[in-house]
Formats: sequence, C-alpha cells, structure tokens
Amino acid sequence: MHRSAFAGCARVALWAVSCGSSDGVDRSSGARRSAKLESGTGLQGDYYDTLDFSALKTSRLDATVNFDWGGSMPPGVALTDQFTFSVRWTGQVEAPVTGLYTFTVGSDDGARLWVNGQLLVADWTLHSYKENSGTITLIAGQRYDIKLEFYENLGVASVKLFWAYPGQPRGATYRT
Ligand SMILES: [Ca+2]
Repeated sequence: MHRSAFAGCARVALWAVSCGSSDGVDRSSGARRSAKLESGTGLQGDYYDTLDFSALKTSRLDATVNFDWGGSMPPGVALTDQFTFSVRWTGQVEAPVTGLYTFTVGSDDGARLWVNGQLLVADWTLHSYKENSGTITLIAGQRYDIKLEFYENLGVASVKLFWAYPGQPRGATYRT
C-alpha cells in the first residue's frame, strides 16, 4: 500500500465551515456559519461520546484527518471512553484542477463520506482497518462541501482521508 503520500500536496486546501468552541458545549444549529474562517486550515472535527452523534463533547479544527489512535482515547478531546465514540468532520475542499477525483477513506470502524452532497463512501459497519474509495468530477478553483463521518465501537480505532486527482497521486488532504 502506498504510504509515502504526503509529498506534493501543497496545493491542497481545506476550509472549516465553522470553528466551534472547544469547551464541549453543544451549539445550536443556528450557531453554525457557512462562511469560511481561514484559508486552508483543515476541517472542523466534532467529537461525540456516542455512536450516533448525539452527545457532542469537543469541537476543534483538525488540519488533517490522518489518525491512528490504536486502543487509546483520542488525545485532547473529552470523550468518556475509547471504545464508543463518533466524529464528524465538515468543511470545504478546493479543487486545484478540473477532473476526476478519487477520495479514499481508511477506517476502523465505520465511515462514510460526502463531497458536494454526493455519498462517495458508505461503509457503516464494524471492521478492522479497511479502505474504501469513491470518485467525483470537480472543477478547478471551486470549493465543495465535504463531510466525513466515523465511528468506533470495538478494539482499536483509526480514520484517514486521502484524495487523488489528475497529476496528483494519492495524498492526505491537509492544509497548505
Ligand atoms: Ca475498532
């Protein structure tokens, strides 16, 4: 498996939809803003204490989604335990070129990914680390909503997001 995928991704940029408080206070949906806060900073990660996004504990900005937590608690978030939690990352991704993009999500356990409202990965099951991909055509210079959902329910936990597009082999989506 190609793992040296971090080089050459300098043009990748992710925009957080909103940068929530990190005090674990649940925000009303009305508090969310669609305006970008800062260019290329990452995705907003909302960490929930349940499997179904019903008990928000921490919101923070994650520059990348490239986590291998093993059997431990994700550091820096206020979860109750390491065996039962879910995370939703939201923001926008800007397409550097026009063409067919392949988004790949690796996860243990389940994950699903939407880009521009289109479901590209749907793997909402218990399993060891596994990668799933989906494709979508994007236009250069345009920004698209991206949403990645993940849950952990047994054993070890990891979640990773990659993309590839014409002229760019698979790399982690991360800030410029
Ligand atoms: Ca697991």
